Amino acid sequence: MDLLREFERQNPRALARAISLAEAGRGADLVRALYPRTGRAVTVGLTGPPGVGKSTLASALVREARARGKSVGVVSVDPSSPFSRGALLGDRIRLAEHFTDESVFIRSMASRGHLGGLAGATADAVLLMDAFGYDLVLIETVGVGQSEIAIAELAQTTIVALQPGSGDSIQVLKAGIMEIADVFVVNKSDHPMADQLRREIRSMMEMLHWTGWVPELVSTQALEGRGVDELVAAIERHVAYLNETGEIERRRRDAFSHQVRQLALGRLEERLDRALRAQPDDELDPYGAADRVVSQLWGE
Ligand SMILES: Nc1nc2c(ncn2[C@@H]2O[C@H](COP(=O)(O)OP(=O)(O)O)[C@@H](O)[C@H]2O)c(=O)[nH]1
Ligand SMILES: [Mg+2]
Repeated sequence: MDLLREFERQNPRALARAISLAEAGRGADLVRALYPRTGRAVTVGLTGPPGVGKSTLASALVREARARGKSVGVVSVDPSSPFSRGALLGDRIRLAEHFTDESVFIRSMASRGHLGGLAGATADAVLLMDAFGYDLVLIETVGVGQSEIAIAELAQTTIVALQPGSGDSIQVLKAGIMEIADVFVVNKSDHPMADQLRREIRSMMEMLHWTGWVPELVSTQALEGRGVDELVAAIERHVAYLNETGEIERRRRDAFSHQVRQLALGRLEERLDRALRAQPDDELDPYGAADRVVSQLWGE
């Protein structure tokens, strides 16, 4: 298959192949060729602890976008592989109703340890879906540690989903998630503890000084689709804010330099690893050894 030609012919199998190549760390040529076509999709990140209903929300958002005639690409990322088989299966089940829709493309990614890491492959997948022509690209990722920061670099709008009565959700709140959330979602909002979680989010927000966009707080019951229209409205307000203030350009530049930084770091790390393996096994102290390897590599 002439991948690029099939991609240009809007063959979804070509997109799937392209993403597989990116996952294997071999996406560079394709991304180079297709990069000029990127920048049109609205990219929305959906993060939060396992089980809060991210995939169910993603499915509801896809339904809503389709009702408005928009095509959608979905990337589900689970960095915690190999423990994530269940999670990825869950993602696929939750999104199953959209599998036969030709205007929806769904991709799960759980591999890691390849060149550039999972974050690099995810960034490529988003670019490829954008270039393919999807109006909306949704990125679902489990919010553990650094992954939610990475998603905030990729997406124009970041949704942080939490659920009532869960210690995980409170932990996420305390772990500095405020800086990346454009919209908070309290899902499973029929739960008796939902009010408490909403209060908690509000009081965390009051402790910070906001300039510009203040994160919105939306309550949903993703299973029944309740509150999803409010969520879509909040996303639209945020996208409008980004466009009106020109911040969209800043986010694009940030996403770009973030990806460049990741790629460059990956290459530098490889060179460093090679140089370290070639070091003589002498009794140099760690500072001296670091000076030596750095000056060998960069002449400093
Ligand atoms: N009661 C209730 N359950 C929900 C709601 N949304 C999702 N769930 C359930 O929560 C579980 C985890 O959902 P999932 O979307 O896979 O969560 P994810 O791990 O964050 O992607 C599933 O059993 C869903 O059916 C909701 O609004 N109310
Ligand atoms: Mg999920």
